[in-house]
Amino acid sequence: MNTTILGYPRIGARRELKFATEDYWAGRIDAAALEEAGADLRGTVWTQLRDAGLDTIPSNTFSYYDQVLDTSVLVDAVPDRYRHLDGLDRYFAMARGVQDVPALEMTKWFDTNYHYIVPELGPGTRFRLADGAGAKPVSEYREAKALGIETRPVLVGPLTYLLLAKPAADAPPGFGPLDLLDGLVEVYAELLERLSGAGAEWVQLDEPALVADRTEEEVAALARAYARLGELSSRPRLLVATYFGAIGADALRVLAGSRVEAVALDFVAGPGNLDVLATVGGLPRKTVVAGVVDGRNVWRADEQRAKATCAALLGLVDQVTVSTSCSLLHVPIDLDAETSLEPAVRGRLAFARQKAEEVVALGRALREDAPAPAAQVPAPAAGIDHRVRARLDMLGDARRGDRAARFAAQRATLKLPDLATTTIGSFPQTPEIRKARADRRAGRVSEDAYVQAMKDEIARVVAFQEELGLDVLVHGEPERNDMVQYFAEQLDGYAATEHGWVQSYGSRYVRPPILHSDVARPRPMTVEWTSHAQGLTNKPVKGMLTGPVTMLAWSFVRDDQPPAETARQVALALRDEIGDLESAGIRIIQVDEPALRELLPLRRTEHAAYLDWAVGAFRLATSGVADSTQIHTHMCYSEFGEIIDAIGALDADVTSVEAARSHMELVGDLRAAGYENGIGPGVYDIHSPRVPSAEEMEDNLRRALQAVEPDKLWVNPDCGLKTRAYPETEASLRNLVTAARRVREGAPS
Ligand code: THG
Ligand code: ZN
Repeated sequence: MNTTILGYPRIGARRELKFATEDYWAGRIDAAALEEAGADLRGTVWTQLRDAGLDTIPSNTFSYYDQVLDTSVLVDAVPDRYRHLDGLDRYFAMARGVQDVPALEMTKWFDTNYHYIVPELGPGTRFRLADGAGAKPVSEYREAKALGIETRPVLVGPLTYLLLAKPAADAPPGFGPLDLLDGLVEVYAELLERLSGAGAEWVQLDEPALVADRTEEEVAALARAYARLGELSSRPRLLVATYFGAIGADALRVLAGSRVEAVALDFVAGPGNLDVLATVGGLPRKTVVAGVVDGRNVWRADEQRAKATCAALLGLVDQVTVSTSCSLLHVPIDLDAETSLEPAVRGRLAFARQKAEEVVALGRALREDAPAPAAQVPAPAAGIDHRVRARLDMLGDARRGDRAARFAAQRATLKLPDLATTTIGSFPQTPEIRKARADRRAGRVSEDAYVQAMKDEIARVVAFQEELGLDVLVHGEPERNDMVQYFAEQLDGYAATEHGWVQSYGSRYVRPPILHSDVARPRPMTVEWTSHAQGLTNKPVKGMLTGPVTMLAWSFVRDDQPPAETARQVALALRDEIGDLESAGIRIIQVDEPALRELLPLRRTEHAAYLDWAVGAFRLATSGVADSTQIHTHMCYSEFGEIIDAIGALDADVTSVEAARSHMELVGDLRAAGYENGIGPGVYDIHSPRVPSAEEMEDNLRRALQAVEPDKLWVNPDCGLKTRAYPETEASLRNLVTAARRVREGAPS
């Protein structure tokens, strides 16, 4: 049986791509040096994959920033505001902006933590193959070939590309990117001909959009696009790749009736694919590229299950190729680079390099019908914590008491003014703070000296907030690296990697912790820092925690039990932490859930079940407190439309949300959806260093007051301040406090 993978990480085992691009941006290296670094990375990957023994190796999975942006440049979908630039400068301007030209928008790639650059298309967009014979997929194919390696160029498919695009700001109301399909498909036709001319035998067209709900019009567009590409006289064979779930039956029927030679299906995220295949009568005369090795998680493959899937497929299709479920872009590169993982955890893991080897071993085993070598050592099992399980069984469903009673009790104890002012939690992470944490990690300073440095910083941040006149203070989180990693490091059941970087966007990477066993909290995690801050002021200090859904979303999570159960274990640990904070005299506790929207399933039919466990976990974490203890939550990075009811169901006493850029409309939307608790619509955008005026924030507050009472309206920035510097933070917060005071005093606007 043949073997392949759908894509591979491009960042380099030592983050070479990050350092090269950042050096280029800073002017430390020139374009030629950056391109040389790119060529080195590509060559290393191709060689490694060939040596691993894969039958077919993907190319064009490299990108200096993002593969969707690459596609925009490839088909010349470049908005006019970037056309005065060219080459890499134009490319990076589209990704990051330059002086007066803002970047294109960035958003999440399906339900992953990877972000792509959103194409901006209008009726005036004229697609063309920008570099003709020198187009990136062609030149990378030739580059691999020159190394003696035959590859399968990977392209974002035309339908998915258009479905991920947004209309340009000046596009007329009736316009949709899909209107541009025929023109785009002609460019793909030209590209396929050029690839064929260069010698490419196969091309992979990624169409993950087919695993989400699709309209009839969209399925018809799919049919039109692939009918045209299929009829080309000189073209490579076509593999249409779907992943992140099960393909829709309508879409599979279209592909079955088309001339494409192969379809990739994800049997990890979409076990339903077997049923869909049976429903449409299989794919006679076609190859199925069977995604049986999980491309998005770090667990070793279950060999028996993978083999059973391939065996079941053989009855439904002409040929099976063993593969990963999706590109390996979403997992760390090499388990061998890790030196400090416990053996029982390591024995369960496979990173990108190991996954390529698993695919090869499975292919060999299926070909020879012999056991794959990996099968001889069974993976260890997850650690079980019976105490955690027993407590969760007893807890069942959890919810807080009557909201009016809570509101009254909190008003009585907290005695806050109308339009209470606060911040989201983090304060600027200065170079000194980062250095103190790095010194601690490297053992250059003692634990005592480190704790003292953090306490001094907290004292400084508390004094700063008192001087500004904020009503609810925070300790500023100097001790935290990342809002998920910080807690993962302190919880049982989690492991951290040293080199397990995964691209989040552009040159920014994350190192998701690995949730491998039952989660338990051996000791309080935040109480010392928060109590220290509370001891320095009479104003309430807000305790800051990361919610269970976000703890799962930004980690690699065990797949041997439903995520709902894992979320309840994390929630129980947080419930204990919240109880300890409350006992220590902390009267306001915020549980952040920025990733609530991110985990929303791609199919509408699965939304309710997800939101049910997500909301249940949050309530389990937060419902153990007295009526007088105020629970806050915070959400960002989201379009809230589809989760607006869930936000209400969380039943936090106060919800702060990113709203500065949507002009407070969210406040009315939340109220219209029946949300009756406190709301803190972000009154300014912290994602830029711009200092908003007090008048501008007053305006936002008056607008919000059309939908919410003054004693339910909170005044805060739209997110944490850790990426900002102190000068703009101080100026902005001064204006924020002024704006709240003026509106409270009823100053005329
Ligand atoms: N934490 C985690 N996941 C996230 C975010 C987060 N996913 C969504 C969003 N926030 C992604 N945003 C970022 C923003 C900045 C960085 C990464 C993801 C970043 N990374 C550093 C870098 O690449 O240089 C490394 C940071 C580190 O040392 O840990 O700046 O907030 N989990
Ligand atoms: Zn935020």
